[in-house]
Amino acid sequence: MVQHTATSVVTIERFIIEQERLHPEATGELSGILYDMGLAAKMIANKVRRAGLADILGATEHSNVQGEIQQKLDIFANDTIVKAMDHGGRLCAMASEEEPGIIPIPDNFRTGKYCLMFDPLDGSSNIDVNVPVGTIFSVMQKITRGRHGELEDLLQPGRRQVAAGYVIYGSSTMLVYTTGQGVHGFTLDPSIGEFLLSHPNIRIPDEGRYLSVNDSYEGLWDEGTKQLMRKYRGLEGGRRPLSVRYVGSLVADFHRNLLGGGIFCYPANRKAPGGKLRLLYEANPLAFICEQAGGAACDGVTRVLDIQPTELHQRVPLYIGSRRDVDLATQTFQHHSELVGA
Ligand code: AHM
Ligand code: MG
Repeated sequence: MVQHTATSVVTIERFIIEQERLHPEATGELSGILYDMGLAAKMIANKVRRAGLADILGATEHSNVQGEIQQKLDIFANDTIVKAMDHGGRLCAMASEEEPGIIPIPDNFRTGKYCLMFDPLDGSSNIDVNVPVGTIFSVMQKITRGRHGELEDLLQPGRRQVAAGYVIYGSSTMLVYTTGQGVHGFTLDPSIGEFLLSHPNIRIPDEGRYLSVNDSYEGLWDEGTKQLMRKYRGLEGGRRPLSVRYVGSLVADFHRNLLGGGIFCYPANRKAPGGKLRLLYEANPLAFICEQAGGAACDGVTRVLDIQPTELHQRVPLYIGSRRDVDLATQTFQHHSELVGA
């Protein structure tokens, strides 16, 4: 990695170019995808910042000649990403949490060797109460031979991702990404409209401070999950208790734990036996980032990045964060399955 001092101002463009130069074989296509995602993020950030004004402005617009209908923000985010990405000649297919099937590249545009998967506005139900939301994305390389990407290209295990990132629209807007050479965070400077390198080479502490879980589902958890949560809380097993922090917006919960150490859990429960979160749009990209930062991610048994996806909108239980906290999940579930098997 090119070293920068804390005082040098490094835009995301400069950083990506410098990273690319370290790889003479790079064609620049991946860098192009990252720039374009940065642009889409700025457009979404701009809209999210004005979300609280929607009703006032909407009412004014209503009496206007245009009579523009206020679009739901997650649909806006989805369309913004599709339009920012479909014409660059770098992608052969896209898939979004907001759309049922593959999003093809229109015939009048060139296609490339990468596929993009994304959750355009995660946690969007939080928008109305001014809680941070985020965009999550994942890039895979195409494996089929045709011009357009196919389902097979999208349904590859997460360990084959070539890039992944998220944008958090919080008190400031940040873009955090990895291409497999560490995790780097950029903060949007709104006065110049640029993402500036603010968090080079992020490392997650081995053991966390925070536990993020929605424990209103406790009555629906199995015994293994209940015991694991007691361990995290220091009620069993003699561990130092973790502090509970749950925003209910995955990107915000993950981001806090990535910087401060901790674990985010969305366990399977009786009503959601596969968990809630999506493997391709949420778990895989964050698992790649987390591992690159020195952390881990599993579904309770299997490393997330080793799961073979079978459908685009597949769900997965998720335990992600500091390595030792994730290990405790695997050990606890293994112990329970041995007891049940015995
Ligand atoms: P969404 O993709 O419909 O926004 O749902 C995902 C969100 C995550 O951001 C968050 O971690 C989770 O749902 C919260 O779910 P719950 O309210 O069941 O705790
Ligand atoms: Mg989501």
